Parts: sequence; C-alpha cells; structure tokens
Amino acid sequence: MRKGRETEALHRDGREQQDALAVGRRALLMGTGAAAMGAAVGAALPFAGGLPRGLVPSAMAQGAAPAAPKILKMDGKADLALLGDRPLVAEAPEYLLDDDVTPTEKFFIRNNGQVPEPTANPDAWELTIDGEVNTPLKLTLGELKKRFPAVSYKLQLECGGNGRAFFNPEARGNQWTNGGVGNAEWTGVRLRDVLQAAGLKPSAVYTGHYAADPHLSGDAARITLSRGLPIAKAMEEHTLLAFAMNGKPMPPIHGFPLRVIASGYPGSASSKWLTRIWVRDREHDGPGMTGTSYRVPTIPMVPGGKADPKTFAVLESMPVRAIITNVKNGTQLPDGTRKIPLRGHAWAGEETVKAVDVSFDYGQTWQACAVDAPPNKYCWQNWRTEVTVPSAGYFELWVRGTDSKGRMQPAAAANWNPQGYGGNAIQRVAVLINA
Ligand SMILES: Nc1nc2c(c(=O)[nH]1)N[C@H]1C(S)=C(S)[C@@H](COP(=O)(O)O)O[C@H]1N2
Ligand SMILES: [Mo]
Repeated sequence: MRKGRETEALHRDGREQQDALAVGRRALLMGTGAAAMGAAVGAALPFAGGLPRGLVPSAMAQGAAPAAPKILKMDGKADLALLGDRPLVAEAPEYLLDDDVTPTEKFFIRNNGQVPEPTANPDAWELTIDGEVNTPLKLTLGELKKRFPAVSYKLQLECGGNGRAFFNPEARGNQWTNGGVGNAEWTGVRLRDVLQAAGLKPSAVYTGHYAADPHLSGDAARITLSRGLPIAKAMEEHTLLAFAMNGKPMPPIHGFPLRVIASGYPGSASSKWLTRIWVRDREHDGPGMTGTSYRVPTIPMVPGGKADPKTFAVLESMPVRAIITNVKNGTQLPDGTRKIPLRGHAWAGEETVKAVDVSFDYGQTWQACAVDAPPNKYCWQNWRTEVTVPSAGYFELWVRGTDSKGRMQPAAAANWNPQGYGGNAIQRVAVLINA
C-alpha cells in the first residue's frame, strides 16, 4: 500500500537525519569543520549553509546546523523540513511562509504521539465538558455547530519551541529554526460560548484538554499530551474550538475533526483531536504542564546548567518574532544589485507588533519598516521595506520585531532553559552580491 511505503520512507529519512545530525556535531567537536559535515549530509554547503546558534556571522557558523535538512514527503504537504519522524515534526523554511494566510500545505506539523484514525462521521465526534461547571456537557460536533455561532479568524499558531535551534548550548528537543509557525484562517465556535453553556463555577481557574492521539508507546493507558489554559485565555473571544482550516475541514494531521486554537500561547495548548475539556480548580497538571515542559525559569539560570523546576512557570504569551519571507538564506544576487526589497510577517503572542526594523550591517544601524495592522487580533502582521547596500559582497539581512510593550527580539536566544522554549533571536539571512 502506498501509505505504508511512505511511512517507511519517512522512518528511513528520519534515521538518516539523526545520523547526519550526530556526524555534524561530531565533526564540529573534532574541529573538522564544514567540509566534513558537507560530506556527512551528502550535499555541498552553499556559502550560507547554516544558521547561527550564537553571535557568529552566518557564514562562519556553517557547522552549527545541518545544511541540507531532510524534506517531508507527504500527500498534501509542501517541501517542509523534517525535524523528526516519530513523532512526526516538520517546519516550513521561512521562504515558504510568504503568503499572508498560510496555505494548509505549508503549515508546520507538530505531533507528540501518533495520529488517530480519522473518523468517518465527524458530526458524531463527542466532546465532554466537565469538572468545575454547573452542568457537565456531552456534545457532538454536529450539536456544537448547531448550538453555537461559527466565527472565522486568521490566527497564528506557533510552537513553544520555535527558535530552539538558536539556543547555546543546544536545548533538548526538535531543532526548530523559525518555521514552527503558520497563520491560517480557522473556523469554529468560541470556547467561551461552550464554557458559558456549561456554567463555570467560581472555583474554575484553568482548562485541561484531552485528545484522541494514541501515545507513541502504543500503551492505551498513557496520555500523549494534556495541556490547558488559564480561564481568562479560554474565555478570550478568539479562543476557538475549530473544525475548519482555510475553509475546509482540517486534515487529519492538524486535528480533524475538532481542535482548540489558542493563538498567542504556545501551540501545545491548541489541542488537536479534542475529546474532553476538564475545567480545573487549579493550574492543570496533565502531561506537558509540569517540570520543565513548556515552562520557563523565573530566576534566569546558567545556560546549560542544572534546572530547578520549582522556579519554573508555565510559558503563556509567546515572545515577539519577525521573519523575512521573500529572500532565502544563501541567495546570490545578480551583479550590480544594490536595492533589495524585503518583506515578511511579524507577531507577538498576546501583544501586537509595534515596529519591525532591518539591518544589513550586523545591527550597527537599523531601518524602520512599514508594518500593517492585523485584520483581527492574533493574525500575524505584514511588514515591508527596501534596503540599499553600499557595495557588492557578503551581507546578512537581519530583522527584528518590537512588541506593543516595547520589547525587542534579542540578538541571541535568551533566558536559556533545558527544553529551549521562547527563543526569539533575530533572524539572519545571508546574501551574496557578485562583484
Ligand atoms: N492532541 C494533541 N494536540 C496537539 C499536539 C499533540 O501532540 N497532540 N501537539 C501540540 C503542539 S506542541 C503544537 S505546536 C501544535 C501544532 O499544531 P499543527 O500540527 O496543526 O501545526 O499542536 C498541539 N496540539
Ligand atoms: Mo509545540
């Protein structure tokens, strides 16, 4: 069967990627550098083959990341970079994210477990609301659609680990660069309408989400992921129980037939394949809520040091990030090029983006870009500008977002934590203008 072969190929590719990563790191440690690594991944490194992990010019950091990521091969998906195959994790290189609304085929994938078998009868899918409510509810998706008004918003969804690859020393987990994000149009009912129908007790402080995806181990008793939201976020008007993505029922991989969309928070709170919302009288403590999972230090720790989870708190709003989407890292521009139009998107978790600036001289000078207002809250914002470089040669185009509270992206991933959450180092795109 075709599907079987594809899955097999994915597994094989995943192993090769792990090997390439391991060899790349070994080569780096042994100081054998970029040439050895190029051989290990079986591809020649362009002049801008790697993205920087720290404050090293992009071209000098070639050994720090695999130059030729494995490509996801899946029906209905573009050439996403495969970060892991079991569970399946894939990100969109920034240049694939140029669209204002991310087409489903370009939308990143982050699974923690297996993908449940798609239901043949989505309207019969059952959702339970229980816990700190006056009237526990069991509703089918068909009833949800009938009983509550449907709304559509363009909402960005970003993995809590987006930007993890730029932590130094390396943080544990999928090495996302900047592509663990997408901005789709989601249609669903408001979670708050459903919670109000159940009637929240005064003791309700948090939601706990449960889903149908089987654990990787295959053990039916184990829960893959169960995250939740503070009640205020659950009651926010843009927090949805979504059943459609970009005007169509969402594909199985993105949570068909029903998922949470809680834009602004780490993507892990946006539970796919949703079956139950347990309203809690305390911060939810399901798998993915405790220890150092999706939590960040409140007392900054020594990078690479031993974590004290007691000082960690749940990561809520994602930090500001801007990306360049019209120039691919490693682009060679024709002789005589001096003007380079730049554009992309920026977003800031629970905030909006106040400013986007670009630099082509390693941050010595910055140029302000035009930034559009979002059509609705939590939609990413488009920005554009044109830079004029003084000569031919090697340049790095840096882009830096500033949120509505005045917080800017740092030059290197800050607030190091073992699982690498909330890293929002500025993006750097290397270009070479031939003389
Ligand atoms: N049930 C369930 N929901 C889940 C996950 C999961 O593994 N299981 N992964 C979460 C994480 S970590 C992210 S970043 C987003 C990714 O959503 P996407 O795969 O549709 O892009 O889904 C979240 N919802
Ligand atoms: Mo995530």
